[in-house]
Amino acid sequence: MAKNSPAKKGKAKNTGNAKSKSSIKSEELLRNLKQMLIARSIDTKAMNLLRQGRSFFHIAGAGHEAVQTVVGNALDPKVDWFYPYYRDLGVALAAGVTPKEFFFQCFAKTEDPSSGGRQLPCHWGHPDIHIPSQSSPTGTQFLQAVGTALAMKRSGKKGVAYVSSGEGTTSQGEFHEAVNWASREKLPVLFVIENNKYAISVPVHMQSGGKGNSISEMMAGFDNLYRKKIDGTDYFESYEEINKALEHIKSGKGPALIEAEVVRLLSHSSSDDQKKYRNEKELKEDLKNCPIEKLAQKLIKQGDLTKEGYESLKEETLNAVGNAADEASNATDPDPKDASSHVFDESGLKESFDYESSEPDGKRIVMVDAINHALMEELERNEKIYVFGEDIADKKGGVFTATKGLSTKFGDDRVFNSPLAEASIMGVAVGMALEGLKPVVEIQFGDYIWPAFMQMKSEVATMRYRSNNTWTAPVVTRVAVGGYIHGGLYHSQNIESIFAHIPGIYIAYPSNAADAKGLLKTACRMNDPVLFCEHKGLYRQSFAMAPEPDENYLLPFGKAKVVKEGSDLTVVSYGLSMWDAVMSAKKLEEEGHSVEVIDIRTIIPLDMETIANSVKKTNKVVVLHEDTLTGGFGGEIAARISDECFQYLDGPVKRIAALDSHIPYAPVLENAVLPSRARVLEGIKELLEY
Ligand SMILES: Cc1ncc(C[n+]2csc(CCOP(=O)(O)OP(=O)(O)O)c2C)c(N)n1
Repeated sequence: MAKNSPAKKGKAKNTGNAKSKSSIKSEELLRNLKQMLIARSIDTKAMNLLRQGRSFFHIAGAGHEAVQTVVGNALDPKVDWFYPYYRDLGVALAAGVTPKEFFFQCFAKTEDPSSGGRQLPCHWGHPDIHIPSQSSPTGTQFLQAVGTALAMKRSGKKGVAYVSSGEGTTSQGEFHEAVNWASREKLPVLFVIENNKYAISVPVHMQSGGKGNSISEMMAGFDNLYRKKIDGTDYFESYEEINKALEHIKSGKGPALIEAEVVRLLSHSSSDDQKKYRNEKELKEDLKNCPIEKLAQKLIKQGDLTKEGYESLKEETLNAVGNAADEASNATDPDPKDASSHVFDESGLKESFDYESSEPDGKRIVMVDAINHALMEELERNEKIYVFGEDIADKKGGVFTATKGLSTKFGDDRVFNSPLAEASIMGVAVGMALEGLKPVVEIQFGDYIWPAFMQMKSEVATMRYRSNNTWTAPVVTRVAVGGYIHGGLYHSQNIESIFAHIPGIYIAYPSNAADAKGLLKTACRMNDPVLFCEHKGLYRQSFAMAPEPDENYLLPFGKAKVVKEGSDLTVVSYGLSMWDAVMSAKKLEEEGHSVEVIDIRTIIPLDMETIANSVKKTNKVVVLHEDTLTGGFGGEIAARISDECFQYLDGPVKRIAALDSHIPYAPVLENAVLPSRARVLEGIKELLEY
């Protein structure tokens, strides 16, 4: 069992010389056979526990053990990184996850190092052995591995990022994006595709466009990519070929892709029954390729093992695994009072910042320059910050020039153009963050954030929670949003309400240059993911100009600003719309009405205290935003006001927003859809007269 304990982590490995099968010592072979048997015994035990109703889910690795054990042993968990997929039990064990730790996961115990009982079993993660928390969406792991490899390369560290999946998952676009990025930059990534011929029930010939249904053939054409299709049930072939692939990677020539043909000896998962879609003949045929039997028979034949020795090894591992399960079953169950902890950083870091309370007094600047200066100062201050996105490097410096001069000043290693692929930007950012860097990325237009949405919703937002506060992905995502710039349909949308619904991401939406600088600098220093919405119509707008704050100016998230005081009615708003509220309030003042305007500045967290205090004073409230009405964030604000301030209201909580429509191009049409100043004025008046 010592081989499977984290204690082996210090073992010298990974020498970089390709190893041939003849060089494997018999003790190593026996040790690895035992490791494969442990994996198989865990599958057997886990399925028994399910039948007994003592656990709920398992994904077996049976049939994949040879290549998995080879990979797990070929890498060094102190130096290399693992992005294993759910079927990678053999990799996890060889890397250092113990059988007992597996059963902590199986029984959803607090001691489970992957998630403390928050995720399904077989979603690997281990703080001590470079296995970042793995999620369920197939394919998101690929770009993260690329990000980690990039982070290692940029930080001058040695190491390989291993990432795997089944052949079905290679149909996902992110797989292709990952191979593209890794090949282009010659990154140290080992892609292992475990081809068991089925993705749940879909056979490989209905899945892949690769020549001869081969994933490795499908990827022909990428420069620098070492490719090899191997028999992953053959321990010796796996050993030789994985080591050759590692030699290619470590020589700096680029990534490697190994397609390992394996057999799926059990159903896709404990919730599946493969007998429904695979015939008996085929299943029997697979059994002939059982990697454990193949290695054992070879060892018996060459005299390294006796038949009796093999039988007692099987019994020994089954017993050891049974004991591990028994011990783990007595561990602690998670406490329900912790069920919603660790959605955000609770370390007190952001509360410890020295926030500025006085007004800035520098030279007046436009918002886009304030953003540029915030990035400049934070890049200077923290060498872990990396800035990338589409067209952001000089000479262009971003399509709105927000990043102008940054790559010239800080170099192309720290500020660089990404491929034109938003999922790549976000997935790579996650992998870099997991390795310890601080990515501050740009999504050129909010309208194009959706390819990155899977990474944002399922990875960035969940990383801290799902790993029980072990792993974090505090990526800052700057994004240009909003209309009124003649950009319909696809350069005009507002996106904040969709992201506001996702626990785990803070959202800022500044209305002016000073707030933009203060909030962005805070975002760069917090240890949480932030979506930073920048309204394009405010970038160079004179009314959004402000005196520039100095380099120490930090604004807290969750602190609204009373932009104009009043006593008859409150308008709660943010972004460009906030200025419509201010201008309407000024106009109404001429008519004798006193209107208070609140700029919430951050959507998440929402400063309800400032809103409630104002509503208690004015007793009437309009919620105004540029986004569409139905499901807009205004609905949330209105609901919270009626919940918390109902007894203070002298009228309905009124919402003013865009029509429930897409944003058309023609100015007359766009003005009809988005809230016009006339409509804002009319809406406020209506409530004043209520
Ligand atoms: C994005 C996404 N779509 C669908 C699923 C449901 N799902 C889980 S595993 C799986 C099949 C994966 O097959 P393959 O990559 O060949 O790996 P295998 O399970 O065969 O080892 C599917 C469809 C998912 N988890 N994520």
